[in-house]
Amino acid sequence: METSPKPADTTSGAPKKRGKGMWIAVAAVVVIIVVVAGLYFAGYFSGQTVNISIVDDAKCTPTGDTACAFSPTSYSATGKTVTWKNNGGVQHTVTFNATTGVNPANQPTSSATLDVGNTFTATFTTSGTYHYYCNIHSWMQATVTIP
Ligand SMILES: [Cu+2]
Repeated sequence: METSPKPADTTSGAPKKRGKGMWIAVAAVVVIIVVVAGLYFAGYFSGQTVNISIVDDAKCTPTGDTACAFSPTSYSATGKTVTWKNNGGVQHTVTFNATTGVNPANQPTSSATLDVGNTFTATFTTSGTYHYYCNIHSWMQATVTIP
């Protein structure tokens, strides 16, 4: 009768402490995973280099607002992949113009509407100078040259 309550007390007390510590460890691991995933999707790791920044004044009015632009407007790539990032305050697109000197069949697929902070990566198959523009603000025009 004396021995049976004692082991019951120590075994019931010990798991409680381990349980709290385990939950703190799990919470810490979850926080670390969320932070690392956030950095990954924000492009902080080497796999996602932003080549061209899309900038604006958060208004893009009136038509022709020069604060809204691709930067740089002429970009010479070193490879066949280029990444844009919308660093502005309004939505933009990266829309390729099929009427340029490049065979329309070789034009990369244009972006969807890019929300603020979003990136778009195009892979080119053929060398040349590609013209593109923003489908929302048609005066935003630029070129990317693929070696
Ligand atoms: Cu735009």
